[in-house]
Amino acid sequence: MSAVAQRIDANDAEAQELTDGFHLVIDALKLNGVDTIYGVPGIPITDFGRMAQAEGIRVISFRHEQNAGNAAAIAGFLTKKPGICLTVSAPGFLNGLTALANATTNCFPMILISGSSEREIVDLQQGDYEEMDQLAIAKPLCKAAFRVLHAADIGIGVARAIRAAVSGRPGGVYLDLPAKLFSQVMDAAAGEKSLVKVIDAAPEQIPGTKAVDRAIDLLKSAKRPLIILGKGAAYAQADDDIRALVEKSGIPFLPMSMAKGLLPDTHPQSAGAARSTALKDSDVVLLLGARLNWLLSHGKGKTWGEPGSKKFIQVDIEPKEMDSNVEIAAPLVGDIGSVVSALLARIDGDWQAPPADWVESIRSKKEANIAKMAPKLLKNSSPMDFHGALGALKNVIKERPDAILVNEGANTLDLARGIIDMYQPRKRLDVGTWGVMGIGMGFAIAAAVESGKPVLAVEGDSAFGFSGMEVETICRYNLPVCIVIFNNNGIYRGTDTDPTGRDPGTTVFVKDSRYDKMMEAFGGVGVNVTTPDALYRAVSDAMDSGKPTLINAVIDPAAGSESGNIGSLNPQSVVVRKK
Ligand code: ADP
Ligand code: TPW
Ligand code: MG
Repeated sequence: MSAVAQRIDANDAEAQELTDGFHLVIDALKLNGVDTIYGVPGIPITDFGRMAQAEGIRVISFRHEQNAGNAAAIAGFLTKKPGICLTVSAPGFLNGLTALANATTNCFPMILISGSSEREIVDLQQGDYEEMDQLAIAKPLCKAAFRVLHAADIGIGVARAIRAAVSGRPGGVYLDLPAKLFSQVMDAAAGEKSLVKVIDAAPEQIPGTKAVDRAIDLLKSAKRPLIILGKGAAYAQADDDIRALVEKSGIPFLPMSMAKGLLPDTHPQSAGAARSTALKDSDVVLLLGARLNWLLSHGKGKTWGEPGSKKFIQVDIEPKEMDSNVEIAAPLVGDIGSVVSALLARIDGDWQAPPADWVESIRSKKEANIAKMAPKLLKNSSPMDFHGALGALKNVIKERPDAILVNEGANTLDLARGIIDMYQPRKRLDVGTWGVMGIGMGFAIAAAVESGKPVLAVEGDSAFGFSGMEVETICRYNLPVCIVIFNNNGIYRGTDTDPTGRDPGTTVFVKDSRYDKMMEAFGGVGVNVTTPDALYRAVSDAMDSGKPTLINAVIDPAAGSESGNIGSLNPQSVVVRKK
C-alpha cells in the first residue's frame, strides 16, 4: 500500500488504516502505469499534484493548460498510453479543453482530469468559486466523459477513462473530479481492493478473411498501386511489418505529415517528392491509417485525376470511417498491426511487383523535383529565405535521425515538411488534422520528457507566440529542446500595412524582434542568426549540448506566401468598395 492516511488518534487501540480520494486517484493512475502528469496547479488540485510528485509520478507544471494538454496528447501519440493533463476548474478546464478536442480530432489518446466545484451549488447555479458544469461542456468535444462522486468509484472511473482513451479509435477523455471527492475517506484495504488494473486496454481487432481477400485481389489487379501511410500507421507501432509490407509488395508509398519516417524519406520507394503524380495517376490506393479528409482533398477532384479512376482500400480501426468521402472498394476494419500482418502473409510467392513503367514514372518525377529543389537549399543569403534556412536544418536532422522534430507555422510548416527528410518513425510532430497553431512548446516538452531525445522545434514567429511562455518551463526542467523561430516579422509575411495608415497591418509583428532574448531571461541559451551557415552551427551546438536554446533566425519578411501551401482555402471577396 503506497499511500495511507493514519487516523491521528494515537490512543485509539483500533486505529483503522484509512485512505482518501487524493491517494486513491494517485494509486489508480500508478496501478495503470501512468508515470507522468502534465498540468497547471490550483484549487482544488494543488495538493494532488504535490502528492503525486511525492509518490514518484513525474509532474510537469506548465504556464498554461492548453500547452499541458497538448503535451499530454502527444505523449499519448508517442507511447500508446493515455497522456494525462491535470487542471483546475472552469477556466483551467476550458484552457485544457482545446487540447482535448484537438487530441480527439487527431485520434491521440489523452485524459483531461479537471477538479470541479460543488455539484450541489453548480447544479443550482448559485455561483460557486469557478462554477461550471464541466462534464456537460466536455461531452460533445471528446470521445467520452465521466464524473466520479464517490471515493469507492475512483478505481472504476480511472479504468473507464483509460479504456475509452486507447481502445478502438484513440481519442480524448474527460474525467471530472469534484473537490469534495479528494478528501473523502475510506478504509484503506477496501480502497485498495476498489482499484482496477485495466487488462488489454486496446484489444487486437483482427480483420475478417473475406475483407483481406478482397483487398489483396484489388491490389493484385492494380496497374498503378500506391500506399498512403497516415499518422494512424505511425501510432500503431507496427513499424517492422509496415516496412516489410511496403518493401515486399514493391508498391510506392506516400507518407502523410506525421507518418514521415515510418520508412525513411530517402527510401527508393518513397513517392514523397512526386506527390501530385502519385495521387493523380494511381489506380488502386491503399490507405493505412489515413483519413480521406481535406488533407487528401476528400479523395476526389483534380488532385485525384479523372473521376472514377481510383479504387480505395482503407485500413482503419474505425468502421464508420469507411465511405466517409468516397466509396471504399475494399474496407479493412481492424487494428493496423493485425491487418498489416494479415496482408503481409498474402504477399507470397505468386506476388507480382507493380508494373515497371509505373514505378519508373514516379521515380523519374521524384528525381526531377529533388534536382529542381537542390540549388535552392544551398542558398546562403542574408536575410535568409525559407529554403536556405531549411536546407541547413535538413542537414542537422540527417546527422541526428533520432532527434524529434516539432513543426508549426504556415510557410515554416509547409516548406519544412517537404524539405526536411525524416528517417525514423514518430519523429515528426506537427499541427495535425486541424492545422492548429499552439502545439509547439507542449509537443516539444512532452517529446523531450517521454523520449529523453533531443528535440528541434521549428516554429513560425506567429506559431511560436501561441505557446511561447513555456520557454520558462523548458528552462525550469532543463529539457534538451532547441527552438528555431523563423522570424519573418509576421503571419505568412512581414510586409502587410494598414490601408488607412493608422495601425500596423493585421498580419505583422514588431519588426526585427529578438525572440532569443526571451530564452536568456530564463537562463537558457539565446542566439540570433542571419545566415544558413550560422543557423546550422547554432542548431548543431544546441543539439550536442542539450541545453535549452532559442535561435532567432532572421527570414526575409517578403519571402513567404499567404497561408503557405493552402492559400486556395481562403474565401475571396467579390465586392470592391469605392472610397
Ligand atoms: P493523417 O492525418 O496522417 O492522414 P488521420 O489522422 O487522418 O491521419 O487518420 C488516422 C486514422 O488512423 C484514423 O482514422 C484512426 O481511426 C486510425 N487509427 C488510429 N490508430 C489505429 C490503429 N491502431 N489501427 C487502425 N487504425 C488506426
Ligand atoms: C489556433 C491561423 C494558420 S498559420 C498561422 C495562423 C495564425 C501563423 C502563420 O505565421 P507563422 O508562419 O507561424 O509566422 P510563416 O512562416 O508563414 O510566417 N489560430 C489557431 N490556429 C490557426 N491555424 C490559426 C489561428 C493560422
Ligand atoms: Mg512568420
